[in-house]
Amino acid sequence: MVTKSRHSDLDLPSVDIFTFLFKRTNRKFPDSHPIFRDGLTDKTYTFGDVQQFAEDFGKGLRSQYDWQKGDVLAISSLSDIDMPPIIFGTLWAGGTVSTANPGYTVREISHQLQDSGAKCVVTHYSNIETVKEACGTVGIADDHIIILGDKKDSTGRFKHWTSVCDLGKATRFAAQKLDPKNDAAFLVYSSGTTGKPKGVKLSHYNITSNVLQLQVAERFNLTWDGSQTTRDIPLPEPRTGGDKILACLPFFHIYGLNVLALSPLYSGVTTIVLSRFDVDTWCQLVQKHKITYSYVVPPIVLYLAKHPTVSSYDLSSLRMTQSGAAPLTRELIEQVYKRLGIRIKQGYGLSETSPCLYQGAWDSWDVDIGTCGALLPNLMVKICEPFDNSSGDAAAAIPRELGLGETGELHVKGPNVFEGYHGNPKATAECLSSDGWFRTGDVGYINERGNLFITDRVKELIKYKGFQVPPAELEGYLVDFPGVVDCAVIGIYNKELATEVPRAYVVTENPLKPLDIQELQRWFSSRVANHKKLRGGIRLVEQIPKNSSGKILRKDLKAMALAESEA
Ligand code: 4UU
Repeated sequence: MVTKSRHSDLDLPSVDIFTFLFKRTNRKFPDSHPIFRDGLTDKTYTFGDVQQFAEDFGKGLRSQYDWQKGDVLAISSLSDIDMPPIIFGTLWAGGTVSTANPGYTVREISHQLQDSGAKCVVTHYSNIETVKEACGTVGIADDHIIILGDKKDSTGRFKHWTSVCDLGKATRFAAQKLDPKNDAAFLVYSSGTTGKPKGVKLSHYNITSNVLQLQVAERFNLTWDGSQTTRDIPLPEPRTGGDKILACLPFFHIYGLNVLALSPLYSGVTTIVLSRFDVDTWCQLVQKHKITYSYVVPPIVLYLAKHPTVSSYDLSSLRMTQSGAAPLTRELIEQVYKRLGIRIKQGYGLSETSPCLYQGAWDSWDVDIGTCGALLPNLMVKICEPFDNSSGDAAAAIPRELGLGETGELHVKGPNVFEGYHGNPKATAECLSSDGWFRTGDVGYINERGNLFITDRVKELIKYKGFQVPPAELEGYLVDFPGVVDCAVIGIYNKELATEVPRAYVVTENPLKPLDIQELQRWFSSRVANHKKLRGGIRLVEQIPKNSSGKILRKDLKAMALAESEA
């Protein structure tokens, strides 16, 4: 059964992201309104600053690097208030932005630079050695690396970079003319339903649609100045300055990228940027700035529920908190509300959907606790019989639709659904049908109020604290270790950490010559980013369960893991 969003359809933007955010005629807040503030230094960029620096940066790209439409700029950095101007400047110059986790190893970042065809890279000085080495391996020259952050021996913040560009020459440039539906704004990396990370092509239209869909779903509860009557949960008095968002999620991941680096330019809500989450700084900033809203992930909710430090701060300014990127239990939401009076709703989505699909409602956050909320406007959903990944080609499978309340795989269709994987039509065809239906690989049900509950996944993906861990990638590394002949990686839910952790099952060449597991752990950890480490351990097995076509039966391994935990 196909269900349409309960929201009325929105008129969707037909312009590129830069025009949509910076040239709109119905903007209520002035150029001088602060949008991004560094949580540690208080350095602030107003809306006008972001626009100006973005245009400078875009002109710098065009004059310095002969930047052409479709060129790709990669950013490998923790969140930084200089990132939004760099992103918008690249889009202004007609480019595509590919964000990467700064924790990546040389091998991981090289893969993304190579696959995306990046022409230049922006990185924080603290990550320069890794990025330089990766650039060396893919042929990006040192003078195509732009450094963020303050350090004496660096080339300075990006403003310095634009000041060495020939801006005289640059002023001749105007914004590029873009085709919003076909030109890619972002190439973010996701493993999708199966395999290694792939470039998810998100068009300008995908992103502008999702920014608008999100505003409607928040029911305009987020206000830039506090003078508007807030609809559902009042702002704390005095309402000076309106809402304040605390941005503690990384801009390099699609969740933070959309809700924290892009959407504030539309809503005008001042966003305090914390580049790396730690519980004390988070609490201090909520208290100091009277933060009214924060986007979080389940392990942060765990801190709010359990960490002793939290109760020594005044967090009463928080009107709402939204968790997403991984499952969150009802139990934790209730514990936090009981302990601190902090409301938590959930959002759900994927890199492939720009990312937001479902959002919990402000006015009914305590109805159906644990729900991911309601479908955003302009979207359609159907719940289908889960497709068994191990049995063959998804493109050929016609999913059987299920009814309201039945549990199955979610398929969605709408303006924020991606264009396809970069250079990988086969992977695209496996999850995106010719008439626009996208299979999410997530399993759940929708109740009579239209609220979604995610209960499982049929795809391989593991999520560690909201970060993607692609089993196929980890398995690719493991078989390189001497003595390993076969392996499989699955996710195990760790309640104490409120996250899944990856566990490897390994078959050795000679069962009589056991592997040194600690050595394998050390060897493996040096090859992957921190979030991909095998925190769930390594188990030696005689064989990996597989079906007749050789696909790993991950369900069987999960059952083994469950039996082990219950033993
Ligand atoms: C159970 O993590 C993301 C997107 C996060 C997001 C999106 C919209 C958070 C809030 C929001 O409003 O993207 P990816 O591509 O890294 O991972 C996507 C996967 C999903 O397929 C699902 O398995 O992350 C999982 N996921 C969730 N699982 C995302 N949100 C949830 C959730 N509950 N609330």
